[in-house]
Amino acid sequence: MDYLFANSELIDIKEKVEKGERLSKEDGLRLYQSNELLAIGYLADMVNKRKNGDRIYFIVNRHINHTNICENLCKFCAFGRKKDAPGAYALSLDEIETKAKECNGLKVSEIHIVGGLNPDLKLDYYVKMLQRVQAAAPGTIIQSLTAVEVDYLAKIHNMSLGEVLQTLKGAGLASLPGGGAEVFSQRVRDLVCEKKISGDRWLEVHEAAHRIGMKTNATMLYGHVETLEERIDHLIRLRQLQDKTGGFLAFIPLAFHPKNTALDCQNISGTTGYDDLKTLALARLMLDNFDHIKAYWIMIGLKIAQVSLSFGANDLDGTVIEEQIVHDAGAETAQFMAKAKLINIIKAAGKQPVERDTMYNVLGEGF
Ligand code: V47
Repeated sequence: MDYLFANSELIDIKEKVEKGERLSKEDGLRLYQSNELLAIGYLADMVNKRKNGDRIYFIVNRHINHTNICENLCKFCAFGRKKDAPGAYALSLDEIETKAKECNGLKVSEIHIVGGLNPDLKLDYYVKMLQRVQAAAPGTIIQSLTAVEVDYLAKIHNMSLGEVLQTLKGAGLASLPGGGAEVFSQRVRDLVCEKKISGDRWLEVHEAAHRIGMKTNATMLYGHVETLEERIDHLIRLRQLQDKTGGFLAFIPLAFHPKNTALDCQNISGTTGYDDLKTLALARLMLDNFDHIKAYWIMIGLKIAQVSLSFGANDLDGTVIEEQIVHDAGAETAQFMAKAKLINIIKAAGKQPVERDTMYNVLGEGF
């Protein structure tokens, strides 16, 4: 691989990565500004191989989006609607239970449930939802409620984050997904999600979850109005919290899809494959204290997701089964991927597929 770095402007960063030294904000920015994609991918792959060898995780999971009624109505979102708008819905607990029961035959290990900020759904709805899902699909792990939803419940019930999280945990919540992080910069939030909680509050909710022993994920929604510096700043703030708590399981970059959103204009056209690969590689390089970087094929497409397994990603998420949020915003991917197909895709990239649960316990390998 020496030819990649023969005339490279990244030689000093390569030396740091080889020595296992932490990359600075300036390093991250230089990597993002560089067009040496293969060199960046090589470095991310080196770090990934050090951590995971050729093992690539996947999960048999099911997403449920229980309501699209939302008080925030972020500009980047095509999913959320006002209560009386066409297509607005809130699933009943019976409907959610039916979807959970379907998981038994499919050997699903994780049910991922997120939705909008619906003022009609109070804490008791979520407690019953978690209890009924757990009873309907015993043995599955429930990853549900973004930090934004947790904060909303705390506000409408005048409870602390710790109280809300303990109540949800008692009802069966095992882990928080990474949604709602967007980009932490307040400049960006003022432009695209002015009603949403701040980046600091998002981090506070995750810290509160980590404090009660609940592992969580982290995301970054990229490809809209944010600058490269704001992306790097986002990653560094996640890295700082991970240094403090060690509570994050995985980081998942989310590629912005503009269709049907208030940001659907000519100069925001959706991310490119080049940016998707660079962003996954940058995440692997900057988040040195995260064990797992997830490629979410639903958002970046199966082909880029497969190639990303050589650019730092070590997890291909997942069977999914049903997804509304990014399909409302024009995603052209399928909503379901059979386990056998995920295995084939991982093997065709020269890697070893490893089935995991939410906590990265190994459920199967040697496929
Ligand atoms: O919170 C909203 C984002 C998130 C759009 O934790 C959009 O393992 C792209 O968080 N284009 C929901 N993205 C999805 C999510 C997630 C997905 C997979 C795995 C995990 C995990 C988490 O999607 C939202 C928001 O950040 N989003 N609108 C859009 N138009």
